[in-house]
Amino acid sequence: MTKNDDEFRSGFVCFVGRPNTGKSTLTNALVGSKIAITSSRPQTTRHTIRGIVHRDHAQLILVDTPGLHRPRTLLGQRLNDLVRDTYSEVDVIALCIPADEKIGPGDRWIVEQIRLMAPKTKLLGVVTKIDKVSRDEIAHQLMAVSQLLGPESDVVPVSAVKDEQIDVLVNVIASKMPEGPAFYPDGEITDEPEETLMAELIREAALEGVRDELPHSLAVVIEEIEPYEPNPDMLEVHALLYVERPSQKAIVIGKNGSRLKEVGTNARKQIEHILGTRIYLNLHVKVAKDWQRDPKQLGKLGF
Ligand SMILES: Nc1nc2c(ncn2[C@@H]2O[C@H](COP(=O)(O)OP(=O)(O)OP(=O)(O)O)[C@@H](O)[C@H]2O)c(=O)[nH]1
Ligand SMILES: [Mg+2]
Repeated sequence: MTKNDDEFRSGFVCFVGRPNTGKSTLTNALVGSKIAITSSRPQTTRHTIRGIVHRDHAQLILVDTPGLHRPRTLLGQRLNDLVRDTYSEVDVIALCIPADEKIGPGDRWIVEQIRLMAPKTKLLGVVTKIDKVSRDEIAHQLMAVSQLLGPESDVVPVSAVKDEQIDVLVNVIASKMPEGPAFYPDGEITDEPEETLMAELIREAALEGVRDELPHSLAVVIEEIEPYEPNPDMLEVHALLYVERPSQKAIVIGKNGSRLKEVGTNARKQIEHILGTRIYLNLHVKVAKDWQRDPKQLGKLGF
C-alpha cells in the first residue's frame, strides 16, 4: 500500500505581483532554463508563459504573468485582464513581493483582486530578491507578507539570482497540488512557440540599456522564418521591431545602425543557444503610431 505522501502531484501555479518583482527571473530559476525574458524595467512580461518543473514526486506548471498595476493604457488594461483570467484556472497563486520594497497599496490591491476573482484558490506568499537585504530585513518582510495574506498562507523567501531556497519553494508548491499524473512529457520545459521565444529574446536585447518610455513602446513580431540560402543548416529569421514614434526609431537603430547591430548580435546568440540552431537574423524597425492605445494595432501585435 502506498501512503498518501508518496502520490505523484501535479498542477498549475501562477506567479503574480507588481511589475518588476522578479516573477520571470523566478520562473526561469525554477525551470532551470531561460524561457521568460527579464529586465530592470517594469512591464517586461506581456503574455502568460508556461514553464514546466519536473521532479520525481511532482510536476508543476508555472504560469508567469505580466505585472499587475493600475492601468494607464489599453495595453495595461489588456495585461491586467489576462492575469485575472488565469487566477481561476490554477491550483495555487503565488504572490511575489520583493524583500527590499515596502508592501504598498499596489500589493493590497492585488490581494483584493485575487480574493475577488479566485476566492477558493490557495494563496502563497513569495518574498523575492532576499540576496539584496539583511537577515533581519528578510524576517521583517516575511512577517509583513504573512500579515497581508493571513495565517492560512505559507510565505517562502527566495533568491532566484543566487539560487537560494528554490527547491524549498518547489516542495511547498508541490505539497499544495492535487494528486494526479503529469501533464507534460519529461524534458519539456515550456509550451512557448519558438517564434514567440525568438521575438521575446529580441525584445529583451533591445530593452537593454534604453531609458524612459521606450521599453513600453517596443514590440517585436517575427515576420518570416526560412532556410538560409547560403547555408541550409541555418535559418533566416526576419523580425520587425515596432516603436511608437520616429524619435524612438532613431534610438533603437543608433548611430549608423550601431545599436541595432548590437541588439541583433546579442539576440542571435541567445536564440541560437535556446534553439540549438544557427540563425541569420534580419532586424527592421518600424513606427506604429501610439500602438499601445490603439485597439486595431494591439490586435495586429497579438494583444
Ligand atoms: N538581486 C536580485 N535581483 C533580482 C532577483 N530576481 C529578479 N531580480 C531583478 O529584478 C528585475 C525584475 O525582474 P523580472 O523577473 O523581469 O521581474 P517581473 O516581475 O517578471 O517583471 P514584469 O514582467 O515587468 O512584471 C530584474 O532586473 C532582475 O534581474 C533576485 O533574486 N535577486
Ligand atoms: Mg516578467
